[in-house]
Amino acid sequence: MVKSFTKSTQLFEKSKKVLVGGVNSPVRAFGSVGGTPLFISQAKGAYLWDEDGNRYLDYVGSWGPMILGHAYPSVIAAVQQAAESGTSFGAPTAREIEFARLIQQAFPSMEQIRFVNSGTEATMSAIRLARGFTGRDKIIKFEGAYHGHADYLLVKAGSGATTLGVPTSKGVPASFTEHTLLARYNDLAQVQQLLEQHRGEVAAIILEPVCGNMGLVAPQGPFLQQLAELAKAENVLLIFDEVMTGFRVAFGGAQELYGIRPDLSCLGKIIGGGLPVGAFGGRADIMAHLAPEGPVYQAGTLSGNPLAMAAGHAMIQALAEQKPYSQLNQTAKIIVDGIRERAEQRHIPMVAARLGSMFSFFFTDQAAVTNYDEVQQISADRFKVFYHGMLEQGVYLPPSPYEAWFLSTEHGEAEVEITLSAAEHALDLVKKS
Ligand code: HOZ
Repeated sequence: MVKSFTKSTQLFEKSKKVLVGGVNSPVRAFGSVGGTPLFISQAKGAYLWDEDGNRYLDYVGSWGPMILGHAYPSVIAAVQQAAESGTSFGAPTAREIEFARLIQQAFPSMEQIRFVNSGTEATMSAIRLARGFTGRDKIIKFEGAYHGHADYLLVKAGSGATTLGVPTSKGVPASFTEHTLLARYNDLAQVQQLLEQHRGEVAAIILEPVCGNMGLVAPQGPFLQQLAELAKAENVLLIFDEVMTGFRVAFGGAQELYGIRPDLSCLGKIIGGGLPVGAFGGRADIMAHLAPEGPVYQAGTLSGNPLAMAAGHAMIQALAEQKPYSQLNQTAKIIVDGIRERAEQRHIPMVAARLGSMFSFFFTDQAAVTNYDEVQQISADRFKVFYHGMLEQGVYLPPSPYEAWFLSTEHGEAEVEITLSAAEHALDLVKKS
């Protein structure tokens, strides 16, 4: 059945008159895939409904947090209950302590924690803290990594920035990025070289241990372990940005999976169960430099907000009880292998990348995609055709070739079937294009 997008189209036009580009976050505008962004009216489990009443199987999952699917009952109940008691106090609450302790069970490296309101806030605060603690200014980040939209991090940034073709944003004075050093992901020698060139000047290395913001790009071999050893040997702090991987690739995130204890970790939307939240934390001696204990300032009225704490606590508690990771990984494997096989049958060159329940498909004839240079060689045109083929079949994907797909526990056998049959249709279209 041909879908009607009449209401979404009307809403997009209306929206553009009042919201910049008709959206509040750029990738949502469908700029890189073309067409009209869907205006969503509701979601439940693995599905979304748009304003035209079309139903979609969702692989965006609010960009990661919906591990248990949309509108998870205990999360909704916790938010409702918390709201009855007041939505914000700007004062400490018992909930924050309970939630921080729950997070610590998964992330023992976070000896002390500070809640904030987004992943962007978490990474910029962690970097400020690293600079304050070490007394050094420079940081190393990886090309194609996205750590939120702080000025000095918008250099060769992935995600929306790459999608829009502005990985290095206008409006950022050159002097603001002079302390940002760039390395190629999965290239230890380059990091080593930067550390030698700038010995005694680098405060921290920040990375997505598993990149999810240039599509899914996993660490190769012992890259992460060697990077951690190098950081330690060079006395440079290691910051894991686990905004996407935390509670996703394992309960304890990538640090549990790879057995690494970073000095600082950043968490984001995933710990809000769908509400706006973030957190950073790490070694107690470093965290002690943060206000009010130390001289590194950071603050926020809505930090530790009762609704976000309640939602996050309910979701992480459910994850702790259910431990859905092997089920998620198994389902993800079936989907990724299934789509890869279908592309092979059609002789469509594609790299299917997966780690746990995060995955991406790169239309490319390269044998593998391991860094940003390789990501930039993929065919965005083929993705576009694939994207709309999937959408026609009722499967909603991240509207960019540079984002990861996220699975939920609500994606069962029926959803795998829907996905693979939609992929057959979409790949046929790619073949013809
Ligand atoms: N590029 C963002 C995720 N990596 C998109 C966020 C959004 O539009 O909500």
